[in-house]
Amino acid sequence: MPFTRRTLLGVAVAAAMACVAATPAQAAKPLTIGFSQVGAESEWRTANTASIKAAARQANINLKFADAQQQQQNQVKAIRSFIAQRVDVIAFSPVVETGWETVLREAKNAKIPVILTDRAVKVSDPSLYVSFIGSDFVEEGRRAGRWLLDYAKKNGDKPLNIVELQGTVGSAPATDRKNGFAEVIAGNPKLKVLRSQTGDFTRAKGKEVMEAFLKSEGKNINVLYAHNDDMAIGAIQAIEEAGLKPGKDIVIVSIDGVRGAFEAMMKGKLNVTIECNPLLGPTLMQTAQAVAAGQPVAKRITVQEGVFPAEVAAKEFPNRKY
Ligand code: GZL
Repeated sequence: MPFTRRTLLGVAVAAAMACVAATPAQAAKPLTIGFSQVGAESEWRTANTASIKAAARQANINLKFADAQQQQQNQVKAIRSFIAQRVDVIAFSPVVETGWETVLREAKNAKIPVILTDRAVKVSDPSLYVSFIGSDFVEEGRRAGRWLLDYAKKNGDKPLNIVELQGTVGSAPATDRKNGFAEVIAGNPKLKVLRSQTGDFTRAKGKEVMEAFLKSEGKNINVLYAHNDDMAIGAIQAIEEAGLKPGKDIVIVSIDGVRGAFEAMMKGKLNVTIECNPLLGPTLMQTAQAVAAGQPVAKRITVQEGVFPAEVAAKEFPNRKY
């Protein structure tokens, strides 16, 4: 889907213009944003929530925050409640990509603008939301694949059997990270995905599914690709309990770049984490202010992210902000 991408700088300029354009009445009355969060399933989500709450306080924005405990019906309920409360802007991180047309049309009919953060939705009418602020998950999957291609080359290009812990079924990050990774590793026929199953982005489920992988595939597993660090950390426990060395007997490629991943890399138990930036709060608030002031905003706002292999973990760790 063609988006007009704009860096965070563009948003800052729009927000600055917004401040200038706001009428005295608007400037006096604090903005009210209704935010529906996926849940509290991972370290990444905790950091994302903290960023959003801190940025609302910083911007003197009245934030109505609802935790959906990873249930779509709870998000739909929260959005309906925000509409009934006549908030100025609705923002949310959609737990899955589909099933949003009806409630987003209700928001549009109520003339309340909607901003997506973190995850995207699949809707027939893109005017149902004004902007999507978040990472490119396909590219994150590709980066994981490229690291593994490079690892394979450096290790005699022997066959590598992979197991994959997918994120929440139907979520944009799970679908896109799977596709991006598969697209890149298709370039090396010696890389084979033996098993792929959801761990729902949580440590507990990641451990449980990795135990099942180990039971069925055992020492046949050379690589774990986890769609987030929490599932990788859960899997590390399962690998150790099976008497194997994570990061050595089983190479682990993960995504998010949370503190737990850096700690695991410094212990030699994780090989690389692909950064997925959760600190979307300031950009969300700037965008909401611009939207409320009637300023144009970019339809798609991406974030800058890096790749952190274990070799750089100790040096980078003190710089981490989440
Ligand atoms: C990605 C985000 C994902 C993280 C997980 O932007 O939606 O959800 O990768 C989190 O850690 O649970």
